[in-house]
Amino acid sequence: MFARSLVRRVKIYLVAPRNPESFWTFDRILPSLGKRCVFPNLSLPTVAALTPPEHEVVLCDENVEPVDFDVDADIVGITGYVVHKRRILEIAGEFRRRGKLVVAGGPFASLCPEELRGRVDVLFLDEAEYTWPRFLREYGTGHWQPEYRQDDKPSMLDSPLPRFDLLKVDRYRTLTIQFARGCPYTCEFCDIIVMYGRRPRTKSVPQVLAEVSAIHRLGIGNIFVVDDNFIGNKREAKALLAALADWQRQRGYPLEFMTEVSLNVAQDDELLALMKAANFTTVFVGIESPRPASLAESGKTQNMRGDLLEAVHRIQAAGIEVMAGMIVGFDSDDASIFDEQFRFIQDARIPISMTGMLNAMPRTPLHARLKAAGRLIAESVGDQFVFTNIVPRGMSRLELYEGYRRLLGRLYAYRNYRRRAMALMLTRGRHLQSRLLAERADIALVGRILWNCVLRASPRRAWFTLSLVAETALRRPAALRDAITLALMHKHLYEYMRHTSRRLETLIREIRTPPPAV
Ligand code: B12
Ligand code: SF4
Repeated sequence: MFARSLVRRVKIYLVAPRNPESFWTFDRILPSLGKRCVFPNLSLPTVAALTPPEHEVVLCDENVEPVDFDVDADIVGITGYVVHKRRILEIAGEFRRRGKLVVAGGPFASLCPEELRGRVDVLFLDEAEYTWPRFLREYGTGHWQPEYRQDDKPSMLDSPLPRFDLLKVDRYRTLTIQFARGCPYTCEFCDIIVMYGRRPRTKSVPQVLAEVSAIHRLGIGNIFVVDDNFIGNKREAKALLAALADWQRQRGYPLEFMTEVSLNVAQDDELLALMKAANFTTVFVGIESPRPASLAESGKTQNMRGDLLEAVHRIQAAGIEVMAGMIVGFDSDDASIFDEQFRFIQDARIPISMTGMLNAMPRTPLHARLKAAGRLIAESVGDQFVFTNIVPRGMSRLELYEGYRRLLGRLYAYRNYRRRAMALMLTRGRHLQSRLLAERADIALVGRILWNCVLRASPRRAWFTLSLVAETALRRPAALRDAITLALMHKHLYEYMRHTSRRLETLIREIRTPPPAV
């Protein structure tokens, strides 16, 4: 009792920097969604939950509110990815000028600590379940370290229920939870296994159910399970899915889940059935390439065990939409890869494919190999859509950028996207819940979509939206909700791709006519 009263109350301000526009930020449709941001960054509510209750924590996600540089805080903590580098440094600099103690953690700090040393006061490398509470204890004594590194991976059983209550939840479309960290595979380009390890570590079923219930109580209906690979440990994943299916059944299926999985999910009927039963409606899968030599070269052997198209179609037949991660620029890719990728994505009926150029992230085996071969021209900017830091082998840099720019243009052209979307909706297995206009909020949403994608849109956009919805209504009315969602997503993806294409054109011009040597 006496010792407790001696503990100084520390005021902590945790900041997630503004996202630069990317494939996933969906900036261009946020007004239609009536939201400021699609997903909150889970690291902030997690670090807040790791903070002993005697301290005060305020969260600031710059994507939904401005940073308060005059905040009354003892410690300012910043999170972020490589894409946030510039903004992290700006925010850190501004707070340090104001005399605050600035600490940083998250994927950028973990992967590129040298870029932050000297620019923040305390650095957290890797997961912070044990190091953040330790720092706060040491801060209380006045003797803390400039750097905290977590070498042994923490048990997920020690990861607390994130403080979702500190988020401005109504400003997001979807909330995020995490069941597992780590992935058992060894893809050469992957920084996930560098940061989170190869042994999948999972939370317990009661932990996850408590998180799901907390989000449900906040009135949110969509949850993204942000695992590196949700099925890294299949046994644990199945146990969780069975419990989630019960939870959903008892409450009338109030939640829709999406997550990230490896393609071998398609080989396990029980797993697919359980995912469907728990109402997982979308999975993101790193397929990377239809070319076996490119998969073999990058160690993506788990994608070489059967027919790729068949695997994708099996997942879709279970009622689950597949979003894909695809990569061009492997050593085995020559200039014909762009057509091959295009045909595959069309045939696979994958409307949303995050197709990017191969990048070598720091500390990955790919980075080491290409560095040794003198084939790295810079460090990665963290966004595979706009730049690659590697010198390709099977084609020139010019061919890579030009072929890639054309591929993006083809993929998101109205006609091609429409074909994929329609093919998916006509063949996808039934959802567990294909509710249309289930709530009053859905009606308002449809009204906003109508306004932004039809009434106030170009004739082409209006026709695209109306014809996709009308054809679905005629041929598969149960998929009407998917049609509206896919039409809306196309607006962001199409506009983002045109913007990206212009950025790529500038790079292409620079490669064609390099600036004169001085
Ligand atoms: C969910 C997710 C997304 C979601 C949601 C993003 C969001 N708003 O959070 C979406 C789909 C939008 C997304 C998009 C992108 N993502 Co993403 N994403 C993830 C994923 C799968 C999970 C992130 C997460 O929530 N983790 C859970 C939290 C709890 O873990 P954590 O952040 O590591 O936090 C722990 C520690 O790091 C530490 N910590 C974190 N912050 C802080 C701060 C302080 C002060 C302290 C003390 C400690 C601390 O404490 C936590 C507990 O241990 C990761 C993979 C991964 N495992 O990290 C990729 C990942 C972060 N994404 C990545 C990338 C490249 C992107 C995109 C650029 C892709 C693209 N080209 O469009 C975009 C960028 C979008 C943007 N501008 O925000 C990369 C980042 C690479 C890097 N090293 O920077 C990752 C690592 C995946 C990868 N290897 O490709 N992403
Ligand atoms: S399957 Fe995905 S997360 Fe796992 S090692 Fe490969 S790229 Fe990384």
